[in-house]
Amino acid sequence: MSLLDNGSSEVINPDTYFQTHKPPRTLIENEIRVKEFVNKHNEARRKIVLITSGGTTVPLENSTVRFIDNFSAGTRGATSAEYPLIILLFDSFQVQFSLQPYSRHYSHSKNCFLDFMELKSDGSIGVSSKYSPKMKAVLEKYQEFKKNETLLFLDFVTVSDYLFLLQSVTKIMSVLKEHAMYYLAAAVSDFFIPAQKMPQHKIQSGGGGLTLTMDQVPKFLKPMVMYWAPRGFTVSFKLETDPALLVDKSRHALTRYGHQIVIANLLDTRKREVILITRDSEFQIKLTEDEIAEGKEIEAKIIPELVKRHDEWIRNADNADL
Ligand code: 9Z3
Repeated sequence: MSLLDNGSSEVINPDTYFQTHKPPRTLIENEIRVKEFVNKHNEARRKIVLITSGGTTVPLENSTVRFIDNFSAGTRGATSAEYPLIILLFDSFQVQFSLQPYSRHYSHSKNCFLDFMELKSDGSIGVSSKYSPKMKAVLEKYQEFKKNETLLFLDFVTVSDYLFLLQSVTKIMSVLKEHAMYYLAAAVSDFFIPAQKMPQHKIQSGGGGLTLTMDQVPKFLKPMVMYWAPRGFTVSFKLETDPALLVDKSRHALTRYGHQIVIANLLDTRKREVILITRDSEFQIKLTEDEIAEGKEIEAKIIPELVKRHDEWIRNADNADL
C-alpha cells in the first residue's frame, strides 16, 4: 500500500476558487499601493518586475493553529530583488521569516546581531571593522533603493493570500503591457484544504491518527497568462528533486500555460545551476568552482540574461505595432 494517494484530488478552476474563498483583509489597501506604484513608474515609461518569493503555507484549520509549510527560504527572490530594476516584491511572511533583500545578508546569519558591533575607544558603538566594508556596500545599495522608491514590498502567508494578491497585482500591472516582467520564484503549495472543508477550530487529538484529504491548488498560471496579464513577459520556476523529470516537466508547463520561460532547478543544486527553457531552446546557467569560492550568486547571471530577453520581447512588440 502506498503512503500517498494523490490521484483522486478534486481540481477546482481558478474562478470557482476566487468565488468560494475570502480575500485577505489587506487586499484592497494593497491594491491601492500597487496602483500608485505602477502608475508612477508607468508614466515615466519604466519597466517593472514582479518578483514572488518564499513559500506559501496551507492552513489545516480556519482558526489556524497548524499549517503545512515548505522548505523555501526566499533566497532566490530576495537576491534577485537587489538588482537595479523597478521591483514589486511579494514575499512570504512565515513563522520562519523568509529572507528579504539587503537585510538577508545579516538576518539568517549564524552570528548574533551583536557580533557585528564593536565598542569604540570613545565609548560609542559602531559596526565591527571586520564587517564594515561589506556592510557599507550593502547599506549604500539599500539607501539608494529607499531614496528612489524602486521597491514596493507586499507580504503573504497562506496560499490563498498569494493567489488573491497575484491576481490583483498582475491585473493592475497589465497596463504596462510588454514592459512588465513576472518572475514567479515563490514555492507555491500544490495541495490545500478548501475553506469550506476545513474545521473552524483546532483539530482535537485523542481519537487516534489524523488523515488529511487535500485538493489541488488551481493552476493559476493559465488565467494569468491568458487573461490577467496577457502581454507581459512571464518567467516561472520549476522545482524538482528527480533530475530525470526536470526538463520534461518544465517543457510541459511551457506548453500548458503558454508563457515565455521556465527556469528549471533541482532542490540540491538550485544555488549553482539552472536551465532557462523556452519553446525552442535550452540555456544552462552555471556557476564555476571559482565563482562559488568567491561567493558569487547565480542570480547575478540569471537576472542580466532575463533583462536582455525581456528587452527583446519589448522590441519585438514595438516592431509588431509599427
Ligand atoms: C523555485 O523553483 C525557486 O527557485 C526555489 C528557490 C523555491 C527553489 P529558495 O526560496 O528556493 O531560494 O530557498 N520556485 C518555484 C517553485 C514552484 O512552486 N513552482 C511551481 C511548480 O513547480 C510552478 S509556479 O509547479
